[in-house]
Amino acid sequence: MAGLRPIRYAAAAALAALLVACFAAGAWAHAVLVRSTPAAGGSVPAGELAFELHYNSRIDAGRSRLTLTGPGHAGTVLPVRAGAVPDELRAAATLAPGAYTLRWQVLATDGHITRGDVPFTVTGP
Ligand SMILES: [Cu+2]
Repeated sequence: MAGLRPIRYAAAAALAALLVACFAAGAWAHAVLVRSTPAAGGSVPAGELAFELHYNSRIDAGRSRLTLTGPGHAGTVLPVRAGAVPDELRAAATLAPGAYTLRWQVLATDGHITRGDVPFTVTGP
């Protein structure tokens, strides 16, 4: 009878270790946009613009999509580049003045897709 107790403790410890490992890996996290360049509602000068999107978890850049909608309401799919770190996406475009929206759709490593918009303004010279 006394022999059962250590086994139960070992099972509980193993379960606890597994839970900690899952949470540490961020396996539960959908990707949420933490900050971006340009910032939502921000403005940037016309010309070449480097987009940077930072998320709260790792992103599969190859299965993520960035679409830029400009003043003419035409959407352009931007080539997505992986960032310097796994929770970042990058893209670049040359923009004329006007109101734009960057629509992002990303695949997080937990297999869930999230979407959002970053509206911003490009100002003239
Ligand atoms: Cu998720």
